[in-house]
Amino acid sequence: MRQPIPLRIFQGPEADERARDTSRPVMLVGFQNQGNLGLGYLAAVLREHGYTVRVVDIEQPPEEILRIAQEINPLLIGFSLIFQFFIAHDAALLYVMRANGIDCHFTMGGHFPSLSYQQTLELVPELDSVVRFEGEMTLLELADAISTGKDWHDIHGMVYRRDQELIVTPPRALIEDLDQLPYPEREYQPETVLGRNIMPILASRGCARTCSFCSIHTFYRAAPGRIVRTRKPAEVVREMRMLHEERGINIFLFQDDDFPLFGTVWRRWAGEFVDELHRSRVPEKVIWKMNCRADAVDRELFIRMKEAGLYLVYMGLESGSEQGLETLHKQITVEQNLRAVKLLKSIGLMWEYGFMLLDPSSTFESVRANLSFLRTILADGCLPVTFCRMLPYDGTPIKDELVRTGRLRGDVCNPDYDFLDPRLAEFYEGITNVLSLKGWIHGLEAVTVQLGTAWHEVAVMERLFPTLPGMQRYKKTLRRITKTSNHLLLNVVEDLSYVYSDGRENRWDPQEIEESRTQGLEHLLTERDAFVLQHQDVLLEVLKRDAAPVLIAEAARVALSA
Ligand code: B12
Ligand code: SF4
Repeated sequence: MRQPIPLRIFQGPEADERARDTSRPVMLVGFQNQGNLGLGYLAAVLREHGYTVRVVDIEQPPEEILRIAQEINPLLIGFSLIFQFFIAHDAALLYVMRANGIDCHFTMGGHFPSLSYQQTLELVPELDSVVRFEGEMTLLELADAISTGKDWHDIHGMVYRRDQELIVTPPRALIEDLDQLPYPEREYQPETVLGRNIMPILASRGCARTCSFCSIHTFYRAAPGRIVRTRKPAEVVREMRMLHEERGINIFLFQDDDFPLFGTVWRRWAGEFVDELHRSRVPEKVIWKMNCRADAVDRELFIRMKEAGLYLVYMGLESGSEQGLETLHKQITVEQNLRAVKLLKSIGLMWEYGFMLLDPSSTFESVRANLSFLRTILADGCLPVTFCRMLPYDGTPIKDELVRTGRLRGDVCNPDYDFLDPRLAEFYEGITNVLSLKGWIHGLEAVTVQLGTAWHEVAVMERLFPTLPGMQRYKKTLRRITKTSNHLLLNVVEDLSYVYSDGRENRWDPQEIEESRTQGLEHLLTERDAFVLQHQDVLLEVLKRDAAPVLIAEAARVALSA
């Protein structure tokens, strides 16, 4: 592998002066469900420089994606790979496209292609190149070069094949000032909760922490430049306000890896953000969710943020055992996790959590510590049980460690590992067989997902609708259903842990569990539908009233463009 001599480093104004031919569109293909901000930013930068951009959802049938490419004859197609397990899907799609005569430049970006570019180019031979790290400036430069017939091979931030060699050009620095980027394109219908529109948004990029199972910090550290960059609070609020006024968005999901809260500088940032929200009067109309670590939860700040519209806090708690937290390099204690949950409950903020029942250091004792932790935090039935098993993604320190110790198994699409105690693999398979995890935890129809949705609706009703009579009773019922479901789920998993560790007899019949599951789900849906139906008129009336400014804005736009 050869590193070419570094050429010039991209500077903003150069992009404005560079020659380009924008007569052919650029096509971008990626996972669009819930809105893809990466593709949105890429499209916005290209459009700002005159290109027509067609963003296509990769979950559409391949023949439809092919049809679009044939119809628009793009200058280049950029594929976004945000989940590494999608690579086989991408490979098949690119094969079909090439086989059907699409001969423009194919490039790909995202975490996995950036960090595992060699594998990406091997697994997807139809690719002409990979764009590494933040792709806005590299993609623009690539489009400019291709459109004017210039050589693109010296563009920074790329990898490509030359004969049998891989050429890795010098990495492109991370974007220093995120506010210089245009707002991301969002040409899709927003998701909704009870008729309220939702949009993803970013206040920052990067993460300063170093959890061993996460590739985000590796991604941002491997590129030159400042790892964490925050936008100006006023700019973030301006974008929220614009989306509220023009698109009727009431719910914002901050997709920041770690929302800026921790330490003096970011705490100040969060304070300014709150002040800015109040100044703009946005909190009267919108609510927002963000992701943070448990050690960032602070009473005073979170109360202020709640008053400024914060309605949901997602925390990656990940483990309830000290050993698990250490293996995952969370740099946090079980006590801190518990404290954060307690604090959020006392403030009355809804929260969600990520949790890994199993990780490479797991023992039956740590599994039981995890179950006991879940019992503690969910004892009041405030939320359903959820958990997964840690997966060793590319670019993570834990994957490197598993390689080093010869325990890595599986492949790119299904990464896996050997437990230290092989009985744990049987245990996990046992849970899957007895419980049918798809019905309980994973997938849209799962109990946990349905319960989570019902609780989310409650949080939205409480914040974006007038007080509904009977809400306390409904919450009590939800809590009872959640408690029953959690109790069963945790008991089964705990009992099975003894079946596999101590050879105890299994007392659970999958059929009976399945019956309890469907009954619980039925009960939940009946209660939920009854409550929503009972208040339908009020909900609809409020939605109609709030939609008015948007309709007026739309009418004005139509009138102006006529
Ligand atoms: C939002 C989000 C989601 C949304 C996706 C919405 C969407 N359509 O994009 C939802 C909630 C659906 C989701 C689900 C999941 N997610 Co998720 N998600 C994220 C999150 C937090 C933010 C993504 C984002 O908006 N980033 C901001 C943009 C600006 O950055 P970006 O996407 O990296 O794009 C930039 C560059 O990568 C590059 N680039 C990207 N694409 C392209 C393409 C081209 C052509 C070019 C030139 C450049 C380029 O340029 C972009 C602009 O600078 C990321 C973490 C992260 N930081 O990326 C995890 C992340 C992508 N998710 C992850 C995972 C594991 C999941 C789940 C599997 C979780 C689960 N257990 O269920 C599911 C999978 C869903 C499924 N299909 O089954 C992992 C993926 C790990 C991996 N290596 O595969 C991540 C990285 C989180 C993590 N800590 O590890 N997720
Ligand atoms: S898991 Fe979250 S806090 Fe940890 S490194 Fe990844 S993004 Fe940062």
